[in-house]
Order: sequence, then C-alpha cells, then structure tokens
Amino acid sequence: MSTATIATDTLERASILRLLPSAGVGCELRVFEQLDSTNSWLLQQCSTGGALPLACIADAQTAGRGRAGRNWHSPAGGNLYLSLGWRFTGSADQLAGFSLLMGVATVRALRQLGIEQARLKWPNDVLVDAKKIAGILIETRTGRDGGLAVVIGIGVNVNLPAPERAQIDQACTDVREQLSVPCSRNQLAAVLLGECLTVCAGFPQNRAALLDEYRRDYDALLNQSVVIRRGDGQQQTAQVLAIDDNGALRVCIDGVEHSLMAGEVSLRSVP
Ligand code: BT5
Repeated sequence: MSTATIATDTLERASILRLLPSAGVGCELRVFEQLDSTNSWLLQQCSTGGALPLACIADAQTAGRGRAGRNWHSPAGGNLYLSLGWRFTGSADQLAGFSLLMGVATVRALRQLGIEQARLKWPNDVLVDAKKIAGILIETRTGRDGGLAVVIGIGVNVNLPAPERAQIDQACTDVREQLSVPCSRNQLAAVLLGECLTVCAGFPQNRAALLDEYRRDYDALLNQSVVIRRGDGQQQTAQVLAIDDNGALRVCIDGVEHSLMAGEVSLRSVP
C-alpha cells in the first residue's frame, strides 16, 4: 500500500478528510495544535449538546489520559491523539467489551498501513512484539437530551522520541520503528477514523463477528500467564483462557475459572 510520505507530516483537516473512506461521510472533524485531552474536549462537547458524530485530533496533549487516572504521554509533532464522539441509542450495559471492539478497529488500521504484527492485549492495548504501540480509552456521557454519548479515545505512537519513551514504565514502540518506510499521520488518522466509524455504524449487530476476528487473529494474550493488578493494589497470577461473548476475559486462578470485566483490572505478562 502506498501510504508513505514523511515521518511526521503536519496534521491537516483537509488532508484527513480527503483520505477518509466513505464510512466517514457525515462525521465532523476538528484538528487542534494542542488540547489538554482530546477525550476531555469531546466529553465537554457531548455535555453541551454538540452534534455527533464528531471527531477531534490534537498534535499534542498536555494532560493525555489513560484508564484509572493514568497518564498518556503525548508529546507534540509526531504521534496521533484522536477521539470520536458517537451517539449510542442502546443502554450503557450493552457497551461491555466495547474497548476491545475499538481495538479491532485500531488493529485493522495498523495492519492496513503495513504493521502486520499488531495484536490486542485485552482490554485496550495494541501491541507489536509485546510492546505497546497504541492505547484506547472509552468514556461515556449523558447529554442534555438524556441520550448516551460514547467517546472513543485512541493514542497511537507514530514517532515517539527516545527521552519520552524512557519515561514510560512499560515496553513501547512506534509506527516508525515497525515500518521500513515512513508513515503519514494524516493517512493513519483517516484510516483509523474510518475503521472506528465502520465499527460504530455496525454496532451492536457486529459484536460477535468482531470478537471472532479478535479470537482468530488478534489475541496477544492467548495461553499466556499474566499478573492481574486490581484497583486496590492486589495482584494475582492467572492463566489466560479466552474471551467470552461479552468481551470479558476468562482466566484460571489457582485452578478456578474467573471472568474479568474491562475496567476492573490491568494485566502484565509474566516474563
Ligand atoms: C490506555 O490507558 O492505554 C489508554 C490511552 C488512551 C490515550 C488516548 S490519546 C487520545 C485520547 N485522549 C486522551 O486523553 N486519552 C485518549 P491504560 O491502559 O491505563 O495505559 C496507560 C499506561 O500506558 C501508562 O501507565 C503507561 O504505562 C503506558 N503509556 C503511557 N503513555 C504511553 C505511550 N505514549 N505509549 C505507550 N505506552 C504508554
């Protein structure tokens, strides 16, 4: 695929819209030089009744967020920080496992750009060779009209400077390291946004097919031992079994099977 231009092209709304697949028709896009967090900006838009779908991209984030108050390192000039706000008409409990489905969208996009080894670490990490290349943060907000808005935030490392990497407490990688040719951020943004909108448009009918796609080809944890870290600091070693039809992770701890819901825990592989 001829997606190569320069390593860190400037993010441009017009270029992204030109490259956006037809799934993107009707989605408004804003591109900023800097925001505190693209998710926070979109949550704010949802609260004040902004029309959806609405996507925003920032070249830098001053307070990029991960799950559970963790930080997402978001330096300027090289990476992609994208959020998409989308109106969901079902009930909030139908969104269980949704981050995994957006992970499928992200892996599809990275593979289209040539990163064939991209895989998903349940529930929201995208890895290449056990190194984190992207992370996903799903948040919801009830709008003024009482409807539910979902904000999908995705950070992709395209060109992550070494000093920044050194500050991250887990192995990470970027698109530049994985491709022998440079990658255009505008192209990546368009492909990723297109894949996210395709998944959203088909949800929830597409849930089973997306989970099957994950099971077939994207599961970075299959048969691995992991350390489960719970919110209260408790840690346990577990053997990963599979995901269930709601996207929950089935694991075996001391011979007993358990089901983990996204949001409860974070996992680290046992070396
Ligand atoms: C995530 O959280 O992986 C979700 C990250 C979502 C970021 C996007 S960027 C656009 C949108 N706007 C936002 O404000 N957020 C979203 P979690 O699973 O909690 O992982 C956080 C952990 O990942 C940190 O504690 C670090 O260990 C690691 N980390 C932080 N920055 C990283 C980076 N740039 N690359 C790889 N790993 C990183």
